[in-house]
Amino acid sequence: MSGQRTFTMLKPDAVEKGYTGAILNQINEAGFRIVALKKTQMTTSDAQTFYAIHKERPFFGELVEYMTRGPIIAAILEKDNAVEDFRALIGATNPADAAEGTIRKKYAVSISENAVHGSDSDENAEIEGAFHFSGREMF
Ligand code: FUP
Repeated sequence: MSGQRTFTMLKPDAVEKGYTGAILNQINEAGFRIVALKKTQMTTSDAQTFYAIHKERPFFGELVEYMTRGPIIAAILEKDNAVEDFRALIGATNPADAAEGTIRKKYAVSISENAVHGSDSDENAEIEGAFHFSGREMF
């Protein structure tokens, strides 16, 4: 039986620093199955669309610039209770508040460059996964 799905991006700072192997390993060891995986780079328009919910926030411009400055690793992950368990695995948005051992605690530098994204609901996981992957790229 297949589990529930979430969507993640290993963000440009994590890719630049060479953390992607270690982060993917931690994700695997936490019991997530990789449904889809790719290295890609978002355009300005992609990032503006992906983060449209934040468009009125003061950090929006900086967020778009950061998310487009280099490649990311995008992935769809499967596990029971995927959205909630993945957010527990990555830790709080601000790495200073993230629990010991979480991905953001280990690899993120700041609230704006926080190494990894995790969907916040089943509905957004579906939308975000479909933003980056076609059905033919999901296994
Ligand atoms: P999260 O769900 O933990 O990824 O956090 P949010 O959806 O609240 O924020 C999305 C992204 O906006 C964060 F990953 C980084 C950026 N952000 C900032 O740059 N500054 C802030 O004060 C809050 C978020």
